[in-house]
This record gives sequence, structure tokens and C-alpha cells, in this order.
Amino acid sequence: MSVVGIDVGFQNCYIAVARSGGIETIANEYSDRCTPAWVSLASKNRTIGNAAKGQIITNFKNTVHGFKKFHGRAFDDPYVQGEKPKLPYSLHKLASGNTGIKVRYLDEDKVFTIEQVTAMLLTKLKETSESALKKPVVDCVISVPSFFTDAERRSVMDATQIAGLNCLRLINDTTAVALAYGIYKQDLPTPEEKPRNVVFVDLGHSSFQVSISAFNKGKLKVLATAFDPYLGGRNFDEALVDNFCEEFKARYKLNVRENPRAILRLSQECEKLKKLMSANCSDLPINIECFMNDIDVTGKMNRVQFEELCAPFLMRVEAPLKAVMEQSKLSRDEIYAVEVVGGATRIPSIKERISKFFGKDVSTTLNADEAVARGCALQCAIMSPAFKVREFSITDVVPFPITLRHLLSCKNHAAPFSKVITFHKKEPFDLEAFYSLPQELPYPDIRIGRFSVQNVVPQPDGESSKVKVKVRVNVHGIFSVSSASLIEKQKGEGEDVQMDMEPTVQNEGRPEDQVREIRGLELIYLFNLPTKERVPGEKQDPAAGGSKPKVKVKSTDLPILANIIRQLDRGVLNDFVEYESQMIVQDKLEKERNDAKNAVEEYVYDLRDKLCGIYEKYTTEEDSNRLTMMLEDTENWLYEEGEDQDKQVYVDKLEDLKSFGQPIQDKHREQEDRPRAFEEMGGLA
Ligand code: ATP
Ligand code: K
Ligand code: MG
Repeated sequence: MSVVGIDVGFQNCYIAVARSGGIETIANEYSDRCTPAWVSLASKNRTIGNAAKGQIITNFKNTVHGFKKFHGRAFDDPYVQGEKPKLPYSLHKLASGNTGIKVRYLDEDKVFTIEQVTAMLLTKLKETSESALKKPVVDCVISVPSFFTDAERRSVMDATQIAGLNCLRLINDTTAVALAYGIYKQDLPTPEEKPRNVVFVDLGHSSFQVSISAFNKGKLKVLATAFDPYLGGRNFDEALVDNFCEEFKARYKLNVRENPRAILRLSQECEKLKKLMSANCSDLPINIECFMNDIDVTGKMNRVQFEELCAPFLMRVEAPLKAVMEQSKLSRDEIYAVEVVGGATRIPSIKERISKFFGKDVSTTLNADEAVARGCALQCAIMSPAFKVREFSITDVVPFPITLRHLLSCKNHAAPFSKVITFHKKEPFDLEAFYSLPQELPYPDIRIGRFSVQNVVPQPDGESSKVKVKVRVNVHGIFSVSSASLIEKQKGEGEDVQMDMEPTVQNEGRPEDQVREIRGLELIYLFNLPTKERVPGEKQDPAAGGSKPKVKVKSTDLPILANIIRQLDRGVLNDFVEYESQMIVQDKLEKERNDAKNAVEEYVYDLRDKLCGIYEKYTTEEDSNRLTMMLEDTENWLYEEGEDQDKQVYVDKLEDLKSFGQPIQDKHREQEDRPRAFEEMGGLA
């Protein structure tokens, strides 16, 4: 199996792989370790990553970027509506209500779902890892922001499936960083000692995440996580763009906002300027030639002005730091280190603010760009049987409490649950899961999904049947009602006197319902369980106590119909898997066609050079002239009707040229080889 970790950033993606030497961040075909999260659709193919970013000015309407946060989002979502006017491409409301992306592809208007677009990006990242590892890549670990909700995580998982990847785990960005930090540390406290508490800060292009992890030898436990999901480097770019739009309007009478191409160019220049200001305090210029209406524009800014301009964003740095400390209940002197990653932490005043808050210098021991991908690869290696990795267990948190509502018999009553909930039912029933604290959720919809437990029938004596329902949050942080079974009393067995109509919870020896441990040490899930609010008269399930003698029962699995909020239809998902492979084939064919065309062009140039050079004495002047004419015709043809032909046309053309060129080349080779052969024989003698 492959061991690959992928950091799919809002702007930048990184891949790390495990090889015999350890974890390594790999470069793409441009020798770039960063692959931009850009996808460009065109009339013959798609370009993805660096090449797509290169299309932004020429093909801006069909060049898609900044789409990471459309996962699981309704088109009418305020975030989506807020982004819409800023994008050079069009968004589209899908029949499901989800956000689609409208582009022209293969000379047709097409709407792609966000899962498909991310899958395109993943296809590229998959290919990059495959060419580095020289084998097929399927298994991988992918990072997501810690604040991603169920709908967003499911949507990312669907994208991985469309791209033909098997994502072993969706890991939270800051948890991946914590793993990359901790796994190599030799001096961590023993399990009996007080843990080492480290703060991890990731300020990327689109979001700000903070977490605190407690480390002991061989393990890390995430204590708390906090975030500002809408604070990132892009806010600083946008502030600069706004500033220069106004300035250029006043100085040059240009209405930049009306020209998407100009806005795109200005954004690129502003980002460059922002980065330069991180290293430099003095006035720095911004110059764009032929910006709009053939006018060259110029402006300048220094760091002090920049900080003033961005004060509203800089002010937002503190709140998540405060929140994470409050949740962890640690004091500042219990913090061993503050590790910062993410491109935007390079802004000096961001670092200053973090360091001032914690009263200590921030550490930059981790690679700010690659730590997330490295952590993902480490997690993948841990999960892979093919690699021997130091034992290291991770306990993560899901920051948002979930409630499971028992719709039929206790409408609007939040039922307590943990691993197994027992219901007494005569007929099928629905369970609804939702996030409990809307004010804490960076997502407008608190619903997770509705789970229908089917095929429930009364007992032969007409009494209610006991139905055991298992709920879980899986390794990706995704909630589900994973199984249900109907427990049938066997004839002649002891009477089950349990008649209460309210659900009961099996606690598995835990004193409280609040914290559930699911899948070993992988994930601790916080449920807000109003245990004290049980309806009067409710009794505990005797099975939970474990003290009563076992009653012989027959258990039948019940089907569960899940209706998940914003989830892609499963049939449609399969179609997308198929369509993605078709697009991959299309891209491959287009590449082969282009390669065939380039081969003709190269041959023309090469042969022409050689005809007046090294081949001169192996051909008659007449032949040479005729061939030169032919080459010129071919060159012209390539720019005219030969511009856009099928692959075979180019292959034939090349063959045709070679039938004239090859004999000359052969004669030349023969002459060249002759003295060499002679020398070799001479050497032997
Ligand atoms: P996210 O984590 O939000 O999904 P991402 O992972 O793509 O986004 P990063 O690659 O961590 O984001 O960071 C990119 C951001 O960092 C961009 O806004 C970029 O301009 C900014 N950045 C990079 N280098 C510097 C620098 N030297 N000074 C200021 N900002 C920088
Ligand atoms: K990144
Ligand atoms: Mg990131």
C-alpha cells in the first residue's frame, strides 16, 4: 500500500510520502513542492495545479480556485453568497440546493459539483505522488480544518472517492502538525509524568486554527481547539486590493472593480507586496504595466501603513488564542512552546501578537508550509502495515457537541446516548442528529442527518421490541447511526419487564455520558448529554448494568436508511467516479495529441538546423533544398490547418518527414560510427 499524506489547502497543496528513508515532501513536475489549488477547464482538456494558475488571466472564467470552503455548503449559504461577487468564475445552484461551479469544458456549458472540482485537484496530487513513488497510489491521509462539520467532511470524503483515493483518515490540520512535532521527540515526559503542553497555530490563506496538545511518550492528546474560520492571508490581500482600487480610481480614474482580469492581476501583485512587507519595513512599490485602458499604474506601501490598513484583521488573532486557553484550563506558564505554521504566520505583527499573548517567543521549528502534509503522511504510515513507525497514539476532539433527537415518541427532547441506545418500539422510527450549539458552529445549518431504523416489528405477543441502535463518530470525524438490531425474546425465556418507552443508554462502565471514546484512542467525542434531564420514570437498560443473569435472545440486524444533509446522492457519486476517469482519459489523449504535434515541430527545427550543419555533406543540394521547402511548408501548416488536428495526423506527418530525413541521418551516423569502430578495434589490437 502507499503511504501518502496530502494537505489540501485553500491556496496551496503539499504532498508528503513515506519512503525507506522516512517522510519526505515531494515536488511536482515543475520541481515545486507546492501545488496551487487551481483547476482550469478548457475546450480540449483540463489543467490542474501550477499550469492552471498560469491560465488565470487568459481563461479566468473557467479557472477555478478558492473553492475549499464550498464543501457541504448550500448555494444560499451566506458564505457562498459573500464569495460569489469576488470570483472570476460562476457559481450555480444545483438541484440539491448545493453549490455548483459553472464553466465551459469541451466546448459545452458544464456544472461541476464541489466534490468533482476537489476530485480534479486530488487526481493531480495523486498523479504527482504516483510519479514520485513510481507505483499506484490509493491509500492516503488528508487534512481538513478542525472546524469542518459533518457535511463538509462527508463532501471531502466523496471527492477522494471520485479521485480513486482511499482516504484512511481525515485528520485535522493542527492535529497533523502536532503529530509531526511529537513523533520524533525523544525527551517527552513518561506516561506517569505531567504531560508537555504545546500550542499549535496555523494561519493559512483562508483560516486561522489553534489547538493545544498534551504530549507524553508515545502519545498526544488534543486538549482543545479554537478557530476563526474566516481569518487568513487572503483578508490581507483583499485589504490591499481595496486600498489600491480606491487609489487608482482617484489617481487614474480607473474603475478596477469592473474588470475581473485587472482585479486578478492586482490581487497577484498585492500578495507579492504583502510577502515583501514581511521582510522589509521601508516603502515598497507596486507597478503594473498596461493595467487597464493601456495605463501603467504604480503605488507604494510600507509595513506601518499595512498594519494600519489591516488592523481589523490583526485584532482578530487574539480571540481564538484566548478561547483555546480557557477550554484547556491551563495557565500560560503550563505552556511549553507555541509552534506556528501556515504561510500567513510569516507576517511579523501576527507573530508578535501571538508571542505577546503567550508571553514567550513563538517557535518555528516546524516547516511552516509542509508540516501539515508531513503529519498526514506520518498518520498514514502509522495506519499502514507496510511501515514500521514508532508507536504513537492520537486522541483528537470534535469541537461541536451533537444531539440525537428521538423524533417519534419524544419530539424535541434531546435523548442521551453513547455507544448503544436501546429503544422499545413496535414500528420503524426515525432518529435525527444535529449540532447542539448553533452559536458555536461556523456553519449555518445545525442538522447532520436523519436516520430511519427500518423493519421494526412488535414481538409475537404484540409487545414492543427492544431495538439496539449503535451510533458512532468515525475516524474522519463523521457521525453516523452505524447499526441497529432487533432483540427478540426466545420462547420460554424469562420475562423482560423493561417497558419504558424512552431510550436508554449503555454506558460501558463509564461514570458519565459526556465523553465517549470511540475506536480505541483515535477520537474522543463530546456529546452534550443532558443526563440529568431524563424523563421521569425512565429506567436503565438492565443489559447496561450487567448484574442480572443473561437472558437468551435472538438478534436481527435492521437496515438503516440515512438521509444526510447536503450529501451527494450515492448513485450520482458513482457516476462522478466514472466521469472523472473519462476526463483523465481525455486529458491523457489531449496530452498525447499535443506531444505528437510538438514532435513534428521539433523535428522540423532540428532537421532544418542540421541540413545546413552536420548533414550538409550527406545530401545533394537539390535534395536539401527540396527538404528545406518541405520543412517550411510543414511549419506553416502547423500554424494554419495543422494547428488543431488529430494525433494520427501529426504521427503521419512526422513519418512522412522522417522518410526523407532518416536516410540522411543514417548516412551521417554511418560516417560517424566508422572511425569510432576503427578506434575500438585499434584499441583491442
Ligand atoms: P488554508 O490553510 O486556509 O486552507 P493554505 O494552507 O493554502 O490555506 P498556506 O499555504 O498555509 O495556506 O498559506 C498561504 C498564505 O500565506 C497566503 O495568504 C500567502 O500569501 C501567505 N504567505 C506566504 N508567505 C508569506 C510571507 N512571507 N508573508 C506574508 N504572508 C505570506
Ligand atoms: K497548505
Ligand atoms: Mg493550510
